[in-house]
Amino acid sequence: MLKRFKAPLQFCTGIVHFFEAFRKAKYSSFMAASCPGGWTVRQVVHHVADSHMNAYVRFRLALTEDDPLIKPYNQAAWAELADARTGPVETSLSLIDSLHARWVALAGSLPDAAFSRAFLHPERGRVPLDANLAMYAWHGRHHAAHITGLRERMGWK
Ligand code: NI
Repeated sequence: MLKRFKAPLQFCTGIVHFFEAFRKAKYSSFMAASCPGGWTVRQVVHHVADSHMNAYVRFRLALTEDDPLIKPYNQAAWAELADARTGPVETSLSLIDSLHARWVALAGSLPDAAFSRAFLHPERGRVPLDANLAMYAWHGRHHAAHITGLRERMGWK
């Protein structure tokens, strides 16, 4: 039972931090500032949307097929497409919010055994859903920390 509820909870926490980091920022200069790794804040927000959309599809594939082989994508190239470089972050923030509402509802509806289902990643091998959820909870917190840290370093309170 613990396992069943723990993963979605961790996942939500990462996202709350992500939004919190954004709301307190000064908008235009902050969106263009560079995060660790070289992306702007804007690109990082769009990257989280791109990344979690892929993850959500993989999650559903693993629930409805047996060990499906999933398709990696070039996340660096995705971050250089025009909408990711220049598009308003509000579109991705609302997308992330809606996507996570569905993802958390889905994860909360599953029996414990479902979290042992997995997909096959061509490079990482078999990835179970519980490990996958924990990884994306971390991923949200990871990028939120980049944004929060940048805000503090630049004195943008
Ligand atoms: Ni990332």
